Amino acid sequence: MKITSAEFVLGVTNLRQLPKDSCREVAFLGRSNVGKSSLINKLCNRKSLARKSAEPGKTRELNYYLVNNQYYFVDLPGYGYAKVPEQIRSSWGKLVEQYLKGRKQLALVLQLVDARHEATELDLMMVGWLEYYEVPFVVVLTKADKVPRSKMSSHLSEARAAFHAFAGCRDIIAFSSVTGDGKSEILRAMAQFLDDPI
Ligand SMILES: Nc1nc2c(ncn2[C@@H]2O[C@H](COP(=O)(O)OP(=O)(O)OP(=O)(O)O)[C@@H](O)[C@H]2O)c(=O)[nH]1
Ligand SMILES: [Mg+2]
Repeated sequence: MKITSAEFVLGVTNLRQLPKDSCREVAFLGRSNVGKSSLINKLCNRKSLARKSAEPGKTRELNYYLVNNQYYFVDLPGYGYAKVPEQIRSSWGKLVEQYLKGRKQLALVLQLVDARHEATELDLMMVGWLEYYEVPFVVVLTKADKVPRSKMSSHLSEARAAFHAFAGCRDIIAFSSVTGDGKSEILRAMAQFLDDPI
């Protein structure tokens, strides 16, 4: 899959605002600061397409990007930022869970986890939701440039051990938005799901 165009179309704060067309979508899920917006920008070859939130944890919207005039990339708000008040955290949870539960157009989730660290409890909770709602996902280990090459294979094995129990986990790919490593693998994995009929 080659991305030739990408544009921001909509920030959704309420599920009634979701696009009504039948374009398939890929959603990007992960803790705040893990690299969701950077991944979208790299996949689309754009420096600042995906908005970076001024303050981590402040973005409460599902940001929709139209790709190749055909698909949507959905940048989900990051979770796990400690300073976010409980009330906002629970409204975030409801919005994202309802989206994952009911969105027929959702073809695949990219679940981002920092390559330097083990998956957090919240990461595993998200993957639990994906499993429960039968949404297939690919785990992307982000910021791979920060892991010494000699350690990468053991980090990948740890991730495999953490995620292999989930039937919905289709692949685990190390990625760096600095070097572009992993980009073509991610695009290849996405293409398989985007071209399936709904
Ligand atoms: N070294 C390195 N830094 C990265 C990489 N990806 C993202 N970053 C940095 O990590 C920080 C957060 O990246 P974002 O892409 O804004 O993360 P996000 O997940 O969209 O964050 P929220 O929107 O707040 O949830 C930024 O300073 C990025 O430059 C990477 O692959 N390598
Ligand atoms: Mg972001």
